[in-house]
Amino acid sequence: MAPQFLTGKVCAITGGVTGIGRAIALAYISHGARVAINHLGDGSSSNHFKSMLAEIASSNKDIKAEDVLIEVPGNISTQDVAIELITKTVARWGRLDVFVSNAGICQFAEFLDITSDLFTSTVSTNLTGAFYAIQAAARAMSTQSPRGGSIIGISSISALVGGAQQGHYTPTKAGVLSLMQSSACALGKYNVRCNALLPGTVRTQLNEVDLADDGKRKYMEGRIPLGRTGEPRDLAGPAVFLASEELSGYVTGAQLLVDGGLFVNLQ
Ligand code: RM4
Repeated sequence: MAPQFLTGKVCAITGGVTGIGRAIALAYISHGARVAINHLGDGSSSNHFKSMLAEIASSNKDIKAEDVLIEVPGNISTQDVAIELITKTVARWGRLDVFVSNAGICQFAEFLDITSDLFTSTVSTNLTGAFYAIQAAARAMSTQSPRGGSIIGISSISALVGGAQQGHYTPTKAGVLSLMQSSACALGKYNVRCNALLPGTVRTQLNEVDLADDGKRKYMEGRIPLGRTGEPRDLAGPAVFLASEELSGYVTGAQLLVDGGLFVNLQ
């Protein structure tokens, strides 16, 4: 049987029905955790949630999917939804051990064409929502017994480098990285660890259109030492590592690039 590093742990993930959030949620469950996922609550997201239940049921005959995965729909950019996600998670399973702030949007746009609506919606989801959710998670972790937990912010390689069509997006990812650093400083006294994962070019809904362009995709693949763009499942292992007290109990305030070597390769 594969090792389980999250047996009995309770986790919550925002934006958890597609892409990186989905991959992390399923990995956490395969490592013995129970997971509450937030999603937008629209029809598509609800269908994605149902497909996750089916995937769990088909790959784990000895567990009931509904016992290990619950949904808390809502727009995470509002503080009420952030608080509801954590409140419902603790009400269902009694505590919160791991929180992953993953929800994010990135609509590529020419800098001069970025509208106020696009800028504010990107900041609201990617940074404001992250703050509300991380604060709500920290409030739960700092008052529970035993107190403590692991908070993971999904930042990005875009926290470290610019993007010509991401002038509204890259500042939010730099903000998430900085938020995890300050959270690590503030929450260590509660035994809450806070770390950032920095995905490189990982194929998700965010870049489906951008990478549909053969030229762009081949250019990115050529810049990546491992020779391929990432897949959401490439983030699962690093997310398990940062979630697990056994594996990363002395790691906080850290940033972990998961980018196939893209950042260090300026060729
Ligand atoms: C990442 C990075 C990738 C892009 C995604 C949407 O931060 O910029 O290249 O595909 O965002």
